[in-house]
This record gives sequence, structure tokens and C-alpha cells, in this order.
Amino acid sequence: MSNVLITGGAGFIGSNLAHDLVEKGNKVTIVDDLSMGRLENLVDIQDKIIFIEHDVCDHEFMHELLLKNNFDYIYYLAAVASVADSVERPVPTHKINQESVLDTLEFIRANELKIKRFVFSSSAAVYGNLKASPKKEDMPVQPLTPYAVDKYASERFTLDYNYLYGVPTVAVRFFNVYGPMQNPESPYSGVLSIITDKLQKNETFTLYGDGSQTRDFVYVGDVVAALQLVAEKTPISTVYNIADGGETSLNDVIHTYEEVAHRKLDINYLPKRNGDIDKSLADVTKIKTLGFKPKWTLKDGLKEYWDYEEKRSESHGQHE
Ligand code: UD2
Repeated sequence: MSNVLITGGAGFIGSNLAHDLVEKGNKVTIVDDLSMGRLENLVDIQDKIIFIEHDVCDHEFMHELLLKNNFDYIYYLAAVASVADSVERPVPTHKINQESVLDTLEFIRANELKIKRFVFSSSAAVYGNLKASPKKEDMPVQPLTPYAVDKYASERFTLDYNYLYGVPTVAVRFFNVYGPMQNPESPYSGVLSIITDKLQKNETFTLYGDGSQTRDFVYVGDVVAALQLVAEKTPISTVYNIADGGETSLNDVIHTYEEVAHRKLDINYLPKRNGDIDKSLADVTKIKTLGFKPKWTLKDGLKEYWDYEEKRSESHGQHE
């Protein structure tokens, strides 16, 4: 059993990770200010975790938390995950996406805290519009937004704290993660959370572009497994892509989802979004060296997601 801290643990990926870690008998502490995360994501495990509603930018609070608990693993998932929000508010989002990360690393170093691994969650956004495909971890980067700049800098700080001071760290770059507990409320939420919501409510989905854009969609269950693999198994402090390694167009993902849900999605086409990337595919060779093997095909992942959401809406009595 390990003592684990998840910042952003009420969010999409964090809450899925928390469920798995609790099931495996670990002690889990979550810090989340609920700005994007939802308590509802943790109801099933609320008696088995320590949940603290707090902002990770409160350095004093974080210091005390780190000093009082001897965490083995720290999964740093707290972030403003919206690229658009970072473009609107570069300074406040920088405080969360970079300063809070650096402060935590520095506190660990200065106090010689005996952690087993600090895991930082970076993003495929660091690759920007790089044309090469598939994207490999050692390729040049092109961070084009405050979000991507902060993710890249924090990722480098994370690795540098190992290189310079020996803090055990690792960083991951998420591609397009989908699955239960992703908040569909913002127009910049993951496209599959929006499609799920629209299919359930029989509402019209707005597709930006012609649907030929491709993404590397990875099911959150595979991401949860990958996070634990990198935390526990990486022999060096480095960065790993977390993705499926498969490339699917938006049109194809919609067709597969319609089959799985036995529903037809009503689509309204609008011009492609400014800055939208045409193709995105990860090279997952590196994380496979740790034994990573995605378990969910796109169809299986969508089925599991749909079944989960159907059950959830039935239990909320909102099913249409
Ligand atoms: C993902 C990340 C983003 C950043 C980026 C870096 C998510 C949610 N977003 O953006 O944070 O890391 O990768 O490359 O993981 N779309 C529609 N209609 C909608 C919503 C989306 O057509 O209502 C399209 C969108 O224009 C894009 C595709 O669906 O072509 C995927 O959109 P997304 O926001 O899920 O993810 P992405 O890859 O643009």
C-alpha cells in the first residue's frame, strides 16, 4: 500500500486514477479546488479518500500538507486544462500551470522529502503544429499558447529537478483522453464528452471542419494504467507520450459511436476552428518499453463510456 497525493483528483483523469488506486488498497489524498473537477466524480469513494477542497496555488497550504504526510507518489494533475482559457487569462493560468508545480518541486527538494515519484501531467499541446507524424518524445516542440508554454516549462522543470537535485520525477504528455467523468460543459471540453452529452440529450452537435481531422484517442482506463506504470516502473526521469498509438478521424469516431449507442448524431457543420490541428498521432514505443499495452479498442472504450453515462443519467432520473 502506498500513500498517494493526487492534485486535481476531482477532475476527469484524477478521479479515474483515484478510483483505481483506492480499489488497489492505497491511501489516497486529493486536493482540488473544484474549479473544473466535480465532487460527484468521487461520491463512490468518498469514505475511502481524504478530500481537501483547496487551491494548489496556496503555497503555505501545500507546504504544510507535504510536510505532514509522507507521500510516496504525487500525481500532479491540477491545472487549468483549457487552452482557450489560457489565451484569455495567461497570468492566472500560468500561476496554476507552472508556478504551483515549481513551488511544489522546490519544497520537495529543499526539505529533502523522501518521495518515490513526482508525476507531472503535460500535454500533446507542446508539439504544436509540428508536421511530423507520429509524434515522438524527442522531436522538437512548438508550444503555441500560454497553456502549451506552461506545460512545456513545467515538464522541463520536473525533469530538471531530477537532473540537478536528484528528485525522482517523470512527466507524461496526454493525447486525446476520453471516458467517464469528463466534464462536457465547456466548448473546449474533449470532443467525445460533448458528443456523449449531445447523443444523450438528442441535441445537435457542432462539428468544426469536415470531420477529416484525426486524433489519437485513448481510453481513460488505459491512461490510469499508464500513469501508474510510469510512476512505479520508469528507470529514468524522462517524458512519455500517453496515447493509444492509433489515428482516427472525427467522422470515423462518430460512426463508431453511433453504432455503439444505437443512435444517430445530428450534426451541424461549421468552419474549422482557428489553430485546429489536422492530424495528431503519438508514437508510443517509449511507454511500451515499460510494458504499456492499451486494453481498450476505440469501440470497447466508447461502449464502456456510453454504458457508464447511461447508468448515471438513469440514476439521476434525467434519461430522455
Ligand atoms: C486537445 C486538448 C487540448 C490541447 C490540444 C493540443 C482536450 C480536450 N483538448 O485538443 O487541451 O492539449 O489537444 O493539440 O483533450 N470539435 C468539434 N466540435 C466540438 C468540439 C471539438 O468539431 O464541439 C473538434 C475540434 O475542432 C477538433 C476535434 O474535435 O478538431 C478534437 O477536439 P478536442 O477539443 O477534443 O481536442 P483537441 O485535439 O483539439
